[in-house]
Amino acid sequence: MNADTHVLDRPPAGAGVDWTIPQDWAAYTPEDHATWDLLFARQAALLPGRASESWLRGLDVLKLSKPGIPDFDELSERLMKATGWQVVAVPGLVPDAVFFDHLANRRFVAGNFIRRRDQLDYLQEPDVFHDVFGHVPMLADPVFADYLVAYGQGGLRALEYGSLNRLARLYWYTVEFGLVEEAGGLRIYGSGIVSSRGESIFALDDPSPNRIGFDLKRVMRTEYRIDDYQQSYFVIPSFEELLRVTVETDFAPLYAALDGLPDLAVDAIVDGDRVLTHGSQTYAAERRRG
Ligand code: HBI
Ligand code: FE
Repeated sequence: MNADTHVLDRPPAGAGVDWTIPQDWAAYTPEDHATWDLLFARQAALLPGRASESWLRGLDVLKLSKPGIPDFDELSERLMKATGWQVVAVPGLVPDAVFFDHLANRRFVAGNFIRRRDQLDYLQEPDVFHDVFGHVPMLADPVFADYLVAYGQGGLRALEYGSLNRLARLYWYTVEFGLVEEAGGLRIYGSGIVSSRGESIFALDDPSPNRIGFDLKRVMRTEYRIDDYQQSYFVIPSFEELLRVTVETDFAPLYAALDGLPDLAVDAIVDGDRVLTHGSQTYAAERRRG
């Protein structure tokens, strides 16, 4: 999430130097749990046949269908057995260096608060539904779990090179809004899509957005929007391939090469793209007209 205005410059009172806080599971109200159950029921009905096999398996392995907001300790115990990851609570967005350090050490930071009833379909800060329902199932996949570790390590290096915006785009177009080609067809693995009712349909079925084969350099040049559905989605062939390019690429020369190239607009199609859908961009055009 790139809502930089929400990032505080030091841990709030009660948080550790790593910005973690107790989840305080006992403090959730019956209404909080009911909000989770409502969001869960809506998405669980929609996602079979749409979400990646890996995400669906994660939901099952981690027993996320148990009613109510998950207890992070219980969840971490299951996740630890699967891939060595843990879920830790934070009050909201944390600084990039803190975020990357957690990922590099197999700790996924999750907001401990849940959205209000008037925010069911959109909120800016990552809450427990987005973070746990959206992200955590993928962490039960050993290959994806390793990818996120590699990403965290790459993030710490990108901060040194001053190339954070490039690497943030990689996160955005994979972890948050990625699609994958599976035997049955295109599937969703991005957390921003699986945690959104509207985008779970739009990303796969709508003729508006571009769907383009994933290419690391291409993605790192591409702008993104945080205020509405994406205008382009990038499609990976497999999680193995995503992990492989991330681990095998030497990022320093890549960043240097990118510095000489212009950024690409959210709806661009360029030479060399493997175009699965050349989007009509009708949705975005209609939203602009209001
Ligand atoms: N903090 N809690 C939280 N969640 C995020 O996804 C997050 C963050 N801080 C920084 C950050 N993401 C970015 O660095 C990534 O989007 C690249
Ligand atoms: Fe997220």
